[in-house]
Amino acid sequence: MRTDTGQVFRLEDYRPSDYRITHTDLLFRLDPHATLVTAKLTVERRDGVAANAPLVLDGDGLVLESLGLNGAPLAGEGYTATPDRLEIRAVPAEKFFELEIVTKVSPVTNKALMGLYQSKGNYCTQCEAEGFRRITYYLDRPDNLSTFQVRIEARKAEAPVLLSNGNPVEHGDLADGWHYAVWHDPFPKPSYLFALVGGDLGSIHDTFTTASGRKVALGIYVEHGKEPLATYAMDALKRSMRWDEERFSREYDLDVFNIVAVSDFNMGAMENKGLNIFNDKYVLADPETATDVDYAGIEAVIAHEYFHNWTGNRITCRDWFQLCLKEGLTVYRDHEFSADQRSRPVKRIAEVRNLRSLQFPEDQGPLAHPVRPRRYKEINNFYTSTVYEKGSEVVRMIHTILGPEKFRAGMDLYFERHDGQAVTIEDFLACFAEVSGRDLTQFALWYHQAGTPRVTVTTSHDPATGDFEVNISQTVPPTPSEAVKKPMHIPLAFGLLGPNGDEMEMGSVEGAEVNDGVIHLTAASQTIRFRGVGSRPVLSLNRGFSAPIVLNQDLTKEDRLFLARHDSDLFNRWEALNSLFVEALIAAAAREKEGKPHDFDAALVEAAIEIAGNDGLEPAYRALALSLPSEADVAREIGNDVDPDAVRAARDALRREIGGKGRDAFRRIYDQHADSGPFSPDAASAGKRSLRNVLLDYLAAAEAAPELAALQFETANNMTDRAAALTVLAHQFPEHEATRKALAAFDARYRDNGLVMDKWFVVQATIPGAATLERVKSLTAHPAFSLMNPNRVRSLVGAFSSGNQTGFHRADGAGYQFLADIILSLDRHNPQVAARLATAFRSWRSMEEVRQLEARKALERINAEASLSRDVKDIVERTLA
Ligand code: 0A1
Ligand code: ZN
Repeated sequence: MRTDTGQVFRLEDYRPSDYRITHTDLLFRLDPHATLVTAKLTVERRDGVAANAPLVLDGDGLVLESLGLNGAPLAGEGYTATPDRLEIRAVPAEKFFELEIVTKVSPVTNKALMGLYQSKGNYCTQCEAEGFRRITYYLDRPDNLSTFQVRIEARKAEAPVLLSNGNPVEHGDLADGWHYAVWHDPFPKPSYLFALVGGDLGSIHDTFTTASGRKVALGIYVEHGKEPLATYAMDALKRSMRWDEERFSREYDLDVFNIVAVSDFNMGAMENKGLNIFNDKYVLADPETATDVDYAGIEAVIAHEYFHNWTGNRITCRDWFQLCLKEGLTVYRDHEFSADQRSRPVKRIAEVRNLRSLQFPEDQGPLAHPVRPRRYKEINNFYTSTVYEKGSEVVRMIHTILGPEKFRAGMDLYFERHDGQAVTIEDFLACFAEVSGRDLTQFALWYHQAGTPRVTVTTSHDPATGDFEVNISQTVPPTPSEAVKKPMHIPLAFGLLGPNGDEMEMGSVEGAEVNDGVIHLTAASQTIRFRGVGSRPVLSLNRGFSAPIVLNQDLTKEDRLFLARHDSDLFNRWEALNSLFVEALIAAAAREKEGKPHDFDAALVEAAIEIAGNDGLEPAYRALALSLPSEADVAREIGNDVDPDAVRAARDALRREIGGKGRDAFRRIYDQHADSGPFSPDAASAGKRSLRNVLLDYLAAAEAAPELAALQFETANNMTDRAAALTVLAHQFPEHEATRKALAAFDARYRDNGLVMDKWFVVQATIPGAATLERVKSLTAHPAFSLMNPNRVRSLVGAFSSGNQTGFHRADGAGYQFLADIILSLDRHNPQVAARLATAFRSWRSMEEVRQLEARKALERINAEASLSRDVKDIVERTLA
């Protein structure tokens, strides 16, 4: 394990390495305890580097077996090898030389799931970000691009399937029941994209013919017996390949494209060249075991990894500070893909909800960092929603500022100019600046400055002159190590709504650049005057969430209700209603604390009921509009001195109020939208299910009875409806007999299916209330739970700590202490997942005083552990700072 050395990596310290590895020839002899890895590296000294400059290679916990140089063994005095570093001083005078390194690794004991490890007896690798150095000594940095030839030898019975990057070259039998396969990847790539798989796996196959006629063999490898569960993933893959050709003219470039699903994986999936390795959660689905959300997740992650082939693999990052170069851009691309495959407004609302619930708290807390960080201690802690999701929002803003044609021209230039290179954000931005003639210097602050900008807007209308004045100001709050911020270039898509709800015409505009429906805010404060506006308009601002900001606008309740009914921008229509819900819940939580009645506004309740029955809107959209802000959403908006119990009481009360008033209408709609015919995971059918399931939640609250949910649980013919019913039962009636029965039935039916049991763990871990902690503790002893499997850990402990406000933030601190215990024991074998769990503490300072004290105690207890990993140490130190 890598413990903290105090070392900090800084962007300004980047410099190219003295040597390059141009070709990498690997031989693996697979064995669970003692896999031999022979690496033959073609090394080139860069021009201008002194002939006696030592070659320094990265390692991580390695055991060196032997070392050779240009075909001869290297004498001991010519080098120094430690587990973490190989320094070769006896470097030959020629520009090119061959280095042969033999290491021995133990896949079966590798529980960190980085480097070469075993999952259910199958060999697989994970090399991003710095896992390759756990396999052999190497220039394990993204700017070293090398071609790879890989020969894998294995016992045929143990691993009949042998896969690596690139195209297959040959395979055959060896003596003693062994066999081999050779793979060649002609595209130079950094080591983080290396992959190998060896195992006894089932597979499904298909083909894809690219626009220019290349026939690609597609394969998805899964556990035997699970092959039928991979057909949706295959379909999503083919749709992704076609979409990238149509939207960005990007074709696939090898003869084969393989995906392997493994059940022990730290993240979602990995884009290794030609051999994507996936968490099985993002491959396996059928109606019996997967929800609509799972199907959508599979489609998105398959697309994401596939799109990396161009944005990440063909063009990669110069260094890890540039992570958003590939991640933000690829998330933007997968969002666009899903928007095209499904409903664009529904997708956008879901993205923004996700951004607000994950990225906003990060950006507003102790772990805030720029989209392109300038320093890190542990790079694995920077696979964050700021790098990914805010990174995607920044690319979306480039699209908004430049318009679709210039954006596409910029992307074309990027692909053409940088193919085969390892580049920076500056290189990326220069392409858009060049094709548009726009100076993007100020815009680039989105990459450099952390924190969510706050934009405040006031308006006034003069009926006599027809002037409509909009005052807009912006501030970016201070974040760790960045106290003073500069004004940003914020693109605000907008419209003016007239009294009848129609879009108003406007005359001239002054005070800001305004074009194509976008106000470009660039100064700390600006006054914009629209001329020729006859009557007072309602300003619909930041349409489609064109900028990832917190917007404070002087809209009245009536204005918001008006927008919720009439805005042609469906995002802002949702936003208007959602902001009214948030306001109502904040006020009700305050009244709850004072022991006063909640007092909800009848017009708001009416608006919600009206939306449920509005057939002019698609069901998925109505479902989103009716989903009340989460307790965490409300807590975030309150900002400080949060009492989660009061928030929960307020939210329950509003649900009861809407459910009670809408009961008859909701029941009618619930019945009308019942599934008829066979299950289909398409977006329209999924939308109907989601509307129905939101209504079920209201109906159960209105009736204060579990019968309808229990009936749905028993009669459901798909996992979406079954899991939704189980959630309503467990969350609203945790102690009821009907819930006990349903939980037991689910357990009996799916006990052997870890992925399905994850849903069962999540449902129980997120039951509101202090009592849930005991339930979670006892579930850690359930046979389906394992601290070794990241999915199980996330679904029980992760869901509890980041999705259960009243449980985790118990006033007595027992929730915090439980998480500390889990982190400390997990850290011994899987620091990456332990560190991610620790981010649940990031908003501890916004809690009320008693809870703050308790959270600090738990954090300090973790911090005091002597042998903490670098990963956990880094998170805990920053959280406490
Ligand atoms: N590049 C992957 C994410 C990823 C990062 C690190 C990993 O190591 C455990 C695994 C995957 C992606 O963006 O999909
Ligand atoms: Zn990615």
